[in-house]
Amino acid sequence: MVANVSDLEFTPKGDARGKLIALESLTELVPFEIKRVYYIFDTTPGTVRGKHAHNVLKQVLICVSGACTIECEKPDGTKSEHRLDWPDRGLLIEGLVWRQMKDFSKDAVLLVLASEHYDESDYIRDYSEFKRQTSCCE
Ligand code: T46
Repeated sequence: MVANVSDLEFTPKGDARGKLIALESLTELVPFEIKRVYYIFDTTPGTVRGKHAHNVLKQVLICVSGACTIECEKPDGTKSEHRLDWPDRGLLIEGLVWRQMKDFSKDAVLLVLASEHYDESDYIRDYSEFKRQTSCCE
């Protein structure tokens, strides 16, 4: 699978009452069927989470409250940093991408839409194993 990291911008349905964002499976912004939703909150200050890659999983990450930073590394070694600090922004991660999440604000709630059910065997949690598997791509 091709590795991809894309910043997303959602268009809120705004009116005098406030804003609403609706996301659906198999659309330009969520190009997979959503099989699982989870969220990360009440993160201990200074914590760095993630530090893994997935073989198959595709995800859209949205910080629906507060802010956090997602660091990504693609198989060709390209690194990128994405600050998610507003609910109308998201990050699509597909394929073999090393990722870690850091700099969580106290009120951060990181919502993740995922293409697969939870499967520990899809994780690569060892960075040297990620580099070994992607050594052909650099
Ligand atoms: C990812 C980043 C963005 C479950 O039982 N079910 C689940 O759906 C998930 C996601 C986790 N877990 C269990 C497994 C661990 O015992 O919850 C515990 C914490 O999971 P983990 O250490 O993998 O959490 P993060 O924040 O490092 O990573 C998570 C996702 O696992 C991962 O897919 O890309 O968020």
